[in-house]
Amino acid sequence: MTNLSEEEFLWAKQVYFERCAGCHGTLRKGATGPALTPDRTTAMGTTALSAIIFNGTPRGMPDWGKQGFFTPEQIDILARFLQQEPPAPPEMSLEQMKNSWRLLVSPAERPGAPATKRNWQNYFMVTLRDVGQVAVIDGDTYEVVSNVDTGYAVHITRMSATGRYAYVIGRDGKLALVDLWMETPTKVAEVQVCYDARSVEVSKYEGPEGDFTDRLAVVGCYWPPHFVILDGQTLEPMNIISTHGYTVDTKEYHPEPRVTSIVVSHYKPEWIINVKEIGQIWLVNYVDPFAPQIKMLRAARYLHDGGWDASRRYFLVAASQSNKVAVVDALEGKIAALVDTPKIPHPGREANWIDPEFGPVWSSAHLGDPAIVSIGTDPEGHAESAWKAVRVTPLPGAGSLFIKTHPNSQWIWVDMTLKPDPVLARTICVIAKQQPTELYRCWEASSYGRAVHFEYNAAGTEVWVSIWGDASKPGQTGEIVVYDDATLTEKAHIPNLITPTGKFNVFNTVGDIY
Ligand code: DHE
Repeated sequence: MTNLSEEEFLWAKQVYFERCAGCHGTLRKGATGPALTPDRTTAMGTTALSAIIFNGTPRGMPDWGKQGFFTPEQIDILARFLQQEPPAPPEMSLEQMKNSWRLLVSPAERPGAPATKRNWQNYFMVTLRDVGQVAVIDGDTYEVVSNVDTGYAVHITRMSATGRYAYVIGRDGKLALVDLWMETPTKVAEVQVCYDARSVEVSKYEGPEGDFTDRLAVVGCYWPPHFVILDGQTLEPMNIISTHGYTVDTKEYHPEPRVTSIVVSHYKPEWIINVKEIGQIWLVNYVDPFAPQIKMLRAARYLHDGGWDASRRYFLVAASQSNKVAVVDALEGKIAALVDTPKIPHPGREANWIDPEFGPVWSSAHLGDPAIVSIGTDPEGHAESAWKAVRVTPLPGAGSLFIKTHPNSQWIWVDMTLKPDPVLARTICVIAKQQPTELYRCWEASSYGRAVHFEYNAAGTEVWVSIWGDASKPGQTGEIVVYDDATLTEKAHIPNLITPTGKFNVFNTVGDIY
């Protein structure tokens, strides 16, 4: 029986949006996770679907039942919901966006120079996932300088070109602008530009075509499938560009091509925007935000996250379903290569370092494979290694989400956050750059929760790791562990944070240092 009462349907619809749509798609056509359309789900039936929701899968589906997120009765409702036609979500107009827009402190009322004595360029913006906030933490003193209310389950924060402004995007498409020059960093504007979002980026170009420093922002949406260009000082929405289109390989229409990672070019007034389901990478020139020029590059499905190589000329992005990494030459404006990798690359912004054998490489973690894979990134100096997966360093388990290093560090750090084994999920490992064939050391970063995501301080001497706890368990809600990078020893704890996940250091985020 797959019928649902109205109350059950509304509950399941909201839970699907919050927990499932990110991987399976709002229209359930599949992406990181498989399609969940009725032609597939009715053949599986309520019992099989319930078992998967309860136990998870080795491919990365969380064990929602075992973890205690849902009772067997709630899982039964979800399994029945999945066998019904997906409800069609609404679109969003510019007028609707403008109605949600609040300019809380106008640019004229903001400080003309830093009003704080703190070293604001070493602030960390820390996502407090389950309370809809970011904590602004002083990287010199480890004090929480302010907690700012933002959108729901914040995903990432990016800084303006000067670093003065932080742009925080929630999963609910709410963008918050925080002024870090204020004595207490404060939200100065907010707006909702979609119902489901993951990415935000800024304009950084200054040159013959104009000065775009701290001028524009762009938000990439999952639903509706579009990106929105906004005034970077006020967040007034300016233009919406739909990403509906045709898949790169079979040229089929896709109703939900979601915008995943966005980065800003260091050479041109251009954003690199990844359109996941259709496998296209769009180079968007932002000189005229009302009539942007767009060059659509052919890459591979499904584009997810990525980052720059050390020279900042090449952008490398995971095409998860194709088990490839696409390389964009941002200077020439073309695809330089499609590199074959193991299952489901998930690099974050990844790690750039010099391999003793292969020269400059970019390394990625993998959700589906217990390994770090390094790709050569120096076509001029090391042509034989360029755009090839030249090195595989094994890990004790799959389920890695993030990897990080710093040009001054001798280490590469990696997590295994999504490993179903709770001990490995809170274990972190380091690889020595001089001996990259094997792991140097692994250890448990905490006695509870999952260890997730690394960020360096501005000097590149400390590494911050989040312990992603449970908001309902006092004493185990989460914390940050700060390590001395040279000795790998614990230096500090920033306790009692509610579900910290991503962390973004102002200086490193502005300079794309990783
Ligand atoms: Fe993320 C980056 C999408 C789940 C923490 N995540 C990204 C980016 C995308 C993305 C597109 C790249 C943004 C950019 O660079 O412009 N993430 C998704 C999903 O679709 C997915 C798989 C499922 C979902 O429902 O959202 C997902 N992500 C998670 C999490 O569960 C994490 C661990 C915690 C959370 O926020 O709920 C998480 N994602 C992060 C972080 C980054 C990120 C910390 C930025 C990494 C960096 O260093 O740049």
